[in-house]
Amino acid sequence: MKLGICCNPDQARLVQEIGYDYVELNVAMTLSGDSDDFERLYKQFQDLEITVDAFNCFIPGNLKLTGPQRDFAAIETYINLVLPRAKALGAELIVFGSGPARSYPEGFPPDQAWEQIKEFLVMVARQATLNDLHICVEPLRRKEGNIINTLREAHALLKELNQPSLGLTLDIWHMMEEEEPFEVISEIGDLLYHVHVADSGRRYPGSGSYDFASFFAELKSIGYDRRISCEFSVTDFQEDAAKAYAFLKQMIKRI
Ligand code: LER
Ligand code: MN
Repeated sequence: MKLGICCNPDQARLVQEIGYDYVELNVAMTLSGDSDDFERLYKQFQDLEITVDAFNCFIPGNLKLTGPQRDFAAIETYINLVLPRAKALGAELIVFGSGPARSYPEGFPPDQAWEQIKEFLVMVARQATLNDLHICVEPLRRKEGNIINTLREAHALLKELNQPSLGLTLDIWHMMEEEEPFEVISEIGDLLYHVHVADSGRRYPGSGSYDFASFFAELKSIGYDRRISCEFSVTDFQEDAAKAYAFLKQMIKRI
């Protein structure tokens, strides 16, 4: 199992010193600029041992994936820019949460929004295969998006699309907010490619009341051994990241 944390590139050295295996960066913020920006980022990581295994925040909020404003050609242009860059940095997967981009406006037919999401995912799956990447669909709590809110529905969607480059991200925070029981993990385990963790209040793991013992027991039951990324609201990044690391290392020892 590899342990990582969602952060910005300037925090990567500190994350490396704490002991994490990898960082998870933000696509929209780090990969969508001009080629000089990307070159700088690339060089920054050449000087580090820590790797960039994963990305999140795939699609910026103003590039709508659903609704009447959706511009498929613009989406394809963006995908063709960021996927090769993610791969060049060494990434293996990109998390697809992107609540504002995938939410459809009030009054728009939900069925049409689902069709648009499917069309997007099939296109992205093809490009991900060409770039040897996985795209990991992340259910988000209803407060952050009105489409794909549970692991069960995301799993059913991926089964229907049947694209080998598509998998699931389980974010414990969204799971708890939507009151999905941990037992769901055994139902969706065949497509579970990535995990995000926080604790209650979305603070660092180990700081709150989530039942991590049961959570890790469920991960163990499906033989999950890929990656776990911390994604939480930061008070003091260095202190929180170090405490989360120590806590999760203990939890991982159990599985
Ligand atoms: C993204 O991974 C996510 O979980 C959202 O809640 C954005 O923070
Ligand atoms: Mn997440």
